[in-house]
Amino acid sequence: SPVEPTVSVLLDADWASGSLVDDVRRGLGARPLSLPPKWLYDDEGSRLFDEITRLPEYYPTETERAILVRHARDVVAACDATTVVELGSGTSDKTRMLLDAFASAGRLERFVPVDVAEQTLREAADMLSRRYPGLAVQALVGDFTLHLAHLPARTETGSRMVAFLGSTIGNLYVEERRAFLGALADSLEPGDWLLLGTDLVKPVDRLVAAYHDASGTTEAFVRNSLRVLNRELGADFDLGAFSYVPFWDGAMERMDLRLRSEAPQHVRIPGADLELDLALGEEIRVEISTKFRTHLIAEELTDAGFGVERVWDDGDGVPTGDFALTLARR
Ligand code: AVJ
Repeated sequence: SPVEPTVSVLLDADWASGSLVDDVRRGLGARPLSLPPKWLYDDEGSRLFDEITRLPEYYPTETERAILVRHARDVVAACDATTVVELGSGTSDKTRMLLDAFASAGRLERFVPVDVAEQTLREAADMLSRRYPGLAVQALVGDFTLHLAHLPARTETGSRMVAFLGSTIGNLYVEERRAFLGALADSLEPGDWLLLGTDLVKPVDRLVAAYHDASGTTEAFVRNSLRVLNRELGADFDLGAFSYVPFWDGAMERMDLRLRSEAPQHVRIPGADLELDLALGEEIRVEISTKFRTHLIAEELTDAGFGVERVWDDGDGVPTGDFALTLARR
């Protein structure tokens, strides 16, 4: 019979009383203006992101899924984990490939999905408990850059594998990424594992198309960040006064997703005790999405205290795939 999932809430359910305020003060209180991407994932944002993953232009999700379909058994064979932790788990849709492979090997004891989107997480936890009877699902509503100390300890029966899929690591800035990987290594014990999904550098036209899709779904997703501030902090952003500006930053090898003010405007954000004067043409960066090169991933993981064990990609031996999955050992 299914074991009931547990859900621990580490993040204030009332965003306006929690770290959203600090983040908005930091990001919109100084130039250049920016917003941290985690606040994109309210219910509407989570729904829009789910829609993005099914767009014809947005190749990362299906590419990573194909790598998992092909290599989930190899991942399981290459490690000795019995606990799977998933950071930024969302719907945990692709993760089922991995969980299926662990279950077939008789090594699936505990699954710990971690996400800021509480409702999405609760639904995923229920779905997974029903799908894998006997699996202990221990969900954490939290921010993976803040709450790593809350991951459950390893058990006597096996190590932990942290799955960080979807190239979510690409949404962190270089310094944040270094700090995150270091903190993750510190929170794990020698013999624990990291399975990291990373989108790879590729021709610019495909990258731009993936973030500037014909249906406008990505634009709606990015714009929703301002709607979150209007609702949660009583801000008065005029969504119609912004245009969507996604571009490839070749020097940093990342997509840079911005909203540009098409008029001078004065914005009040009472919940953050902030007033903002936007000049004509001034931009707010809402998200970056860094693209990687496999040798640099290995370097960063090594610097953080991981040892790379295996790399799988969709390039079939040709080192020019679209997406890579790296298994590293702490
Ligand atoms: C959260 C990393 C999966 O950066 O590609 C998709 C978020 N933003 N389209 C990405 C996103 C706009 C996405 N990930």
